[in-house]
Amino acid sequence: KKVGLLGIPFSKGQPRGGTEQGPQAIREAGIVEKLEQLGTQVCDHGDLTFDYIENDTPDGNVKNPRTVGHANKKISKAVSDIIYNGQLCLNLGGDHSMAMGTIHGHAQVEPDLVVVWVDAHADINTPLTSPSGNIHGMPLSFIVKELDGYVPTVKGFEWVKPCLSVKDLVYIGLRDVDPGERWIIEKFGIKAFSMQEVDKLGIREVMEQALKAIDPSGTRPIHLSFDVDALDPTITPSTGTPVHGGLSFREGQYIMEELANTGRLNCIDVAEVNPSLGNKEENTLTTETTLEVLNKCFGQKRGGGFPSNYVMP
Ligand code: DIR
Ligand code: MN
Ligand code: MN
Ligand code: MN
Repeated sequence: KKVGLLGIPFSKGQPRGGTEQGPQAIREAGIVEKLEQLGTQVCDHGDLTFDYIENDTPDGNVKNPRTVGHANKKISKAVSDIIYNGQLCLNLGGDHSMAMGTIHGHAQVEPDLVVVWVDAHADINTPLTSPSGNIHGMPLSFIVKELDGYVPTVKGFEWVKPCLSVKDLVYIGLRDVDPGERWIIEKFGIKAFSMQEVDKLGIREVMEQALKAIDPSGTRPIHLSFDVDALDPTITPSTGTPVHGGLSFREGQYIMEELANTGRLNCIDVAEVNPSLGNKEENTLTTETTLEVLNKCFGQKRGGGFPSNYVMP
């Protein structure tokens, strides 16, 4: 499948500048070349541009609501266009608020999609449970159907229609979950493999159970939303909310290998790479780790491989 690459240089879903440089940093690390080496055709749709709305005062607790709301409307449209054209949409963020738009856009074309959320955080605070007011900690609450009655109207988000059921969502890598988020996970029985479950079960069993939970028949389009802070901050240091005790390089690779094996990855977000938070060395480590893990989504094999037209010399 052809990959449609979309840059989402956006940072207003959280307070630190710099995630708007994520797409450029990942491009410069050689994402397009890597994918082409793997035999994947890449159609680069460039970077989206966003309007910054003046006097974007908080709506209740929610920061930059109009700017983030309008940006996500644009993101949703761009993603649905790419997926409508039959490409695997690869979204380079950008802070994780963008996933509201990417999943919404994906769902417009593939209403049967399931979501694998790989993150240290659950990003399912409602505007009322959020301790920070940062929308990158809330994207799922706006699109999850069962939370409709818990999410107040917020300026800039009038266009969002919930499009994802809790039973079609699974978490991997959690280790910093707020009380309201934990309540939601328990109340609705959302499948969540925190780092404790990763330790207890091992990543092999986690992936088997995760895929079985959301897609027992093995037929549904998969949306991977990958926050690089899911990985341990020793390997992805340049990110806004690092939490110790994260997924190892190998666990990250294994997750992506198993997702690639399904053959049904249809949309991938890479979020929260922030080159303004690290020195040169940390930034290089962050982007190289991200690429090396992401590669696996596109069939790169640790055990090696050769093209189908390979001729033994
Ligand atoms: C926290 C942090 N749960 C919040 N969330 C982050 O502000 O809602 N998400 N860092 O990626
Ligand atoms: Mn996170
Ligand atoms: Mn936190
Ligand atoms: Mn996140």
